Amino acid sequence: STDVVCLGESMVTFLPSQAGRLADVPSFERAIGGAESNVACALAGSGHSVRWVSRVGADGFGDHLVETIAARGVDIGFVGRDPRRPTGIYFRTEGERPTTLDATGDSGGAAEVVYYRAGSAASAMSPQTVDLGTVDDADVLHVTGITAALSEECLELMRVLTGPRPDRPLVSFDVNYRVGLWDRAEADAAPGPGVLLELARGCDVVFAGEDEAAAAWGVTGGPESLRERLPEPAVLVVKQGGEGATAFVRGDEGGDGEAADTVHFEPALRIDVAGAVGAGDGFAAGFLSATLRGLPLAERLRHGHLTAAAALTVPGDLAEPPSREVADRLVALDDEDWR
Ligand code: KDG
Repeated sequence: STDVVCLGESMVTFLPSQAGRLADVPSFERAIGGAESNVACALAGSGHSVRWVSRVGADGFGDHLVETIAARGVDIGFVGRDPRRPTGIYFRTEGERPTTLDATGDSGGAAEVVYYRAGSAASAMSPQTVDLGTVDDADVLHVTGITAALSEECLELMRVLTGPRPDRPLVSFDVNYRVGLWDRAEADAAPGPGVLLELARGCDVVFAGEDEAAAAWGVTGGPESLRERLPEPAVLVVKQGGEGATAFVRGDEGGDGEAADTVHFEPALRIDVAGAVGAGDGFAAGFLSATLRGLPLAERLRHGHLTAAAALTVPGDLAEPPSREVADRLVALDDEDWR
């Protein structure tokens, strides 16, 4: 069987040739994006057998996604092609950087993310269109909260994937709260991001950013408060931006029925950011890779930080992760050399 199955929508991404408003960007460079396939590619790069399960259109953008992800060593044999629905795409901008002449201290306009994915092939993923056999045939199934926001069918699929069933693999869930996907016109009727908390409760390993926990659920007050709201997953990793990450791992139940957590904080690496997108996916991939290899908690977190750092060094989502040998050597650094 496969080490990891990653399920989710990928899109052709258009990266701007220059900073500024979307309205002003004259041209874009094609790349690919998709949180779950980013994790799949990074895991394949670290030597794991990985399958990406998704749906794309029967169009050139679908071909490009499948070919690019396959070229990274990921099994794309279970990616469905939909002749009636297109492959999703999206455009990104970069905030304008202040120049020395205009050093107002203002960091410029915020980056925009504009999706063209409503009605996409992947948004038709459902318990009917995705074969559970191809998803559960792994040690780990990795999914994210993005899928829950795509359509009612996708949310239904997420409920099945994160719900109880016989022979379920370890289910890993990255909250990945994307404001633009939940801020929909029909949001009154549709479930809000609170549903992500519900889904997370059913999973074994959960990754959440402190910032997204605050934005999606109003949970503030540090990693401990998030753990209080989310005690169910055996492993909860709270990412604290450039600072580091705190992991909570539930211990064995003691005689009194109380299961105490092991808690560990590990600082992130300090590096120059070329592009922040994809860092969370790198983190999840590094952490999961080290988990599959049975490494201790501190090393799992460091592998997460390292793979995230690799993603931060490129403007697009997909970085070449360090080889397993190099990563292991870096992870073994003394505390004072690590940061
Ligand atoms: O984690 C990176 C993703 O957010 C990006 O590739 C695009 O999948 C994407 C999304 O839905 O935002």
